[in-house]
Amino acid sequence: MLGIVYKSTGSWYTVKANDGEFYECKIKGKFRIQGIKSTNPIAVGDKVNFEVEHIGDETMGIISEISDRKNYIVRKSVNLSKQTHIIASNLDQVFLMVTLNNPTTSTSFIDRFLVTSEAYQIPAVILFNKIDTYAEDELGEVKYMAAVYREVGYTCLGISAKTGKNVEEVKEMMKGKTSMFSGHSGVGKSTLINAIDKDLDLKTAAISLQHLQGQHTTTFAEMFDMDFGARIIDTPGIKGFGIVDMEKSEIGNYFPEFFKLKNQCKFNNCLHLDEPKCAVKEALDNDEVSWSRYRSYVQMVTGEEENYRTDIHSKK
Ligand SMILES: Nc1nc2c(ncn2[C@@H]2O[C@H](COP(=O)(O)OP(=O)(O)OP(=O)(O)O)[C@@H](O)[C@H]2O)c(=O)[nH]1
Ligand SMILES: [Mg+2]
Ligand SMILES: [Zn+2]
Repeated sequence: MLGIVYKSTGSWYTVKANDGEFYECKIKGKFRIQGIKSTNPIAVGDKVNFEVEHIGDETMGIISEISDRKNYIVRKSVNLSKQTHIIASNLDQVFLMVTLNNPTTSTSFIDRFLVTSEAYQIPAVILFNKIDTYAEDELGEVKYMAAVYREVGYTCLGISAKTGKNVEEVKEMMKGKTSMFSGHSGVGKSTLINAIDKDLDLKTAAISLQHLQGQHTTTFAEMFDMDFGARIIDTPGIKGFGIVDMEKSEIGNYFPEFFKLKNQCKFNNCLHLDEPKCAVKEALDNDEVSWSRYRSYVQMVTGEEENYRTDIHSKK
């Protein structure tokens, strides 16, 4: 039978078959996908082939095959830095949820996320959540950030999963698509999904007041069908976002505003660092490119990978 993986706990996979039924499945033997060293061979969104087995009263599916992925979002595994973890696959778009200070989302985290989505050509939308909680100066900061990313070409929206502000607009963007929700723990991913679909009652939890960080309430990625013709994937909060398998020379291609300028640089292999007559640095001097974007870029190219987790919390 053919189906799509809706949930994966690492050892069990919930698969929705083409007949609409859900099956609990396991993987047949050792399963390796060519070319990807990942801790999870199968992820939410994967299209799989499976056989149904009956053992006593129990029905169980055995996954024997996985179709080629249209795309996927990976992050580096927290412990084994060489390995990657596939968060979800076959996506039409990703929503990155951002909060200013409850918890803090740094621009370098946002930029790493966007580079990954650009690399896999998955459109990204930035949702600035919890706008009901911000004071005037904080709202100003959110608007400034949104303006920076809009200028680059990303759709940005201020929302409140709590009051429902602009949630209809999010639904509108989701119609007919499979969307993944991502962001730090505690930014409100599950709360937003509950607001979008009143029948769902996903677990949510207040962020710790002491650390202003989420509690990692959602522990596995899971996909849900919406009655307005959309699929939504809730994911566990991610701390850092190590970029995977990228050449230095490639990273600039995933900053759309740098990529546009690239052929005006003197050297066609310009890394936009110390090279003379670099169009990106000229644009930076003229305030046509954002400093925070450029700083993130330099961090990625010079390989300040090890610090990407700590810098999230050192700001502010
Ligand atoms: N004031 C306010 N609080 C919100 C909003 N959205 C979410 N929250 C609160 O933020 C806390 C965290 O929300 P969750 O939905 O659990 O966050 P999450 O992103 O799913 O977190 P993880 O599952 O840990 O990754 C909860 O107490 C929510 O009630 C919002 O728009 N405004
Ligand atoms: Mg959650
Ligand atoms: Zn350059």
